[in-house]
Amino acid sequence: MKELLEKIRQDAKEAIDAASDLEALNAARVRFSGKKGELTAVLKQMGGLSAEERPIVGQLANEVRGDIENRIAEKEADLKSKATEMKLKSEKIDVTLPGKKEVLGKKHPLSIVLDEIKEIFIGMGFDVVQGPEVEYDYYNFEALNIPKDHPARDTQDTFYITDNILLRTQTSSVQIRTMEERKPPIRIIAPGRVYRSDAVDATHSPLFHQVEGLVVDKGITMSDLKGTLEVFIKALYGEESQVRFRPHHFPFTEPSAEMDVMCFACHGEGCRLCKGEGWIELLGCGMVHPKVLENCGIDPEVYSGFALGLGLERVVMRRFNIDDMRLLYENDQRFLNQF
Ligand code: 2NL
Repeated sequence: MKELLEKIRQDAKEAIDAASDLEALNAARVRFSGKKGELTAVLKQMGGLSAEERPIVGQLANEVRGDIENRIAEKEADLKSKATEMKLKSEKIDVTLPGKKEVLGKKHPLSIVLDEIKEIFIGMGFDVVQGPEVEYDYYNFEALNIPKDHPARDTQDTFYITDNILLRTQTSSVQIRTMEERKPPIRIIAPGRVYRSDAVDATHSPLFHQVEGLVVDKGITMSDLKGTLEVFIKALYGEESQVRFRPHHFPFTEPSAEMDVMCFACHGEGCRLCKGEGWIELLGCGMVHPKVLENCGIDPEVYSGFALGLGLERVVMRRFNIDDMRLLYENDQRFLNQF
């Protein structure tokens, strides 16, 4: 039996030395020192030994078991540290590699110009207000003195959601809401998205942006309107810019006007940019209709006001010489990176 035990010791040593991973090592553990292993099988035969031999063989068997278990523990530690080493090697980071360049976004041309417009009006004491894009018929039309049969209400122009809910066609709705909520003096601009059921082409889009302005106080006159707009235009286009007002009609202002700015390209001579006019139409404006003030709970005998509305896209297209409105909505990097 002694030889048998020595053979197990030798076989185990070889198997443990040869184990190249934890799985192989575990197989060796099971084979030699496991409950059903070779060592246990030998011990079961100890009953056939004499009383003198038994303790000697027993001692040797314990020694062999201890030996095998020590070897396995040593090998296990060795395999584990090798695995860690391999892992560290394979996960090595080269801190000298060049980094990936962050691509920075840029301000959209619509935002560039809108931010300028906001700054100019904020500088004159205006608040910037916002409101819902899905609006009641009342705030978009009724309160603005746009009668039921007015062409602007035609379903061809307006996206209706229900009989009395629609996508706002102008940001005047925001100004009506503000007049209901605040007491004069009121000085606000209302920029935002507006919707019209237009077919898409180089100068039309069903979604575009408007900036409306409103001033209501005691003693506001047409000269306040003209002065404010002149300051606005000179801040936007330069001190040398000239403006003119032409009579017009809007249901929500009386009197109403359109304001032109002298063509920057030909200075009034007439050229391609202004289509020979010498002037370029920029915005609509007027004195707030007394009925509109009344609708908002403001006494037109005590207060008066002026309002204006401009299409942001047109201002942006002229500023940057953009000939197709669709470019403003496609978000093509090659276009956007030019600003
Ligand atoms: C245009 C120019 C305009 C207004 C908008 C307005 C708003 C209120 C009361 C009175 Cl709350 N008026 N806004 C005034 C004049 C012109 O827009 O070309 N619109 C189609």
